[in-house]
Amino acid sequence: MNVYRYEENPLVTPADVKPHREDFEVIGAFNAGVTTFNDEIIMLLRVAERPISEDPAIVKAPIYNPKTNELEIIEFRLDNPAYDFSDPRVIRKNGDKQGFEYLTSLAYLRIARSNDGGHHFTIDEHPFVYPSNELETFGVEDPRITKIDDTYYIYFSAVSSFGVGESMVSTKDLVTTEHHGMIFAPENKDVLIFPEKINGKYYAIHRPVPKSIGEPEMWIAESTNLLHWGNHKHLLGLRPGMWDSGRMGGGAVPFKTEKGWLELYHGATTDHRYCMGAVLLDLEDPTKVLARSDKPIIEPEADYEVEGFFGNVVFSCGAVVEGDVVKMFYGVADTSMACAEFSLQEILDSLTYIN
Ligand code: MAN
Repeated sequence: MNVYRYEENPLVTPADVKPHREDFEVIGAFNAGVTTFNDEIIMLLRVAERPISEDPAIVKAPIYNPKTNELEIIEFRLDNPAYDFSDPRVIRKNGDKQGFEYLTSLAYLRIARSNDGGHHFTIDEHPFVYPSNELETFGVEDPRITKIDDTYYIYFSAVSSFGVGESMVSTKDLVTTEHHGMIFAPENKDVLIFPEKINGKYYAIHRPVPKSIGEPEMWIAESTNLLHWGNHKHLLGLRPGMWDSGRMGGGAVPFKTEKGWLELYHGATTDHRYCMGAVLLDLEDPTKVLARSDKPIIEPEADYEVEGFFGNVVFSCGAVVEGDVVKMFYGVADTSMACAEFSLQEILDSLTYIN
């Protein structure tokens, strides 16, 4: 697979983003949703900020309070034996391997715009989607954008002590938004709404995380109004020993090709190495899997992909397709944004068909 990583990578880093308040620092600008608007490429960045801590022995967790509309800061001493601080992203109760109590940063969504095809971006002064209710107290993350007619549907992980679910807003002008509430209840992430109706129905890929039996795998559901989803079906599973053996989920918004709907998805091993690959779904019935990547189309190799806040991660939430060129924008190491170009034909040729 020929992968052309932009020379300008990383395209946006935390240093390029001004914190939304003076006592905070930006530690991530990554996993951006992507669309085009007025001839510009838009990245809707997941901006992660944390309160500046003068004392290296103290971690501060920011939490949005929906009653006061203010942030509250909880402090933890790193030597507190009740907690496990080994994963930089989260604060866990000691002994808890899976879940978490708090996040170490608060995420919100901010727009970056490019008028040179995605090589240089200017970042808006203010947040675009900011936590606003009790299901978003720990932040909003990993947006995807599906444009249907003249409306941009923006959906993202809404994180709170109640769990991680998927919420949606919509906008026509990228200025004002209408909130539609939570469309997939916890625990669910990595929702990808198809850009058009197929045989009279909308479809969305989603990724529940079963707790008693089952694995974090990809599902697909249908809807007539984009808000109420049903007829859920299991779509794609983990493959032991392969690049997508640990967890997986949709990545970029699926796009139409002659061969089928192409979905660029992420897969990780159990030791959290995140790669991107592709799956081809039937044009008339996207619940049918036609072909899939045995090897990733891109894996963490460049230094900015290997090293960072949470290293060895390439994670795409959106691509722009122009003829045979697939510009895949992707978060690197939970820190910055990058872009790589692929040939669509090469991706299609690389897939293994399932009989
Ligand atoms: C995981 C990671 C984090 C994220 C939380 C909540 O731990 O993906 O980056 O903040 O889930 O979604």
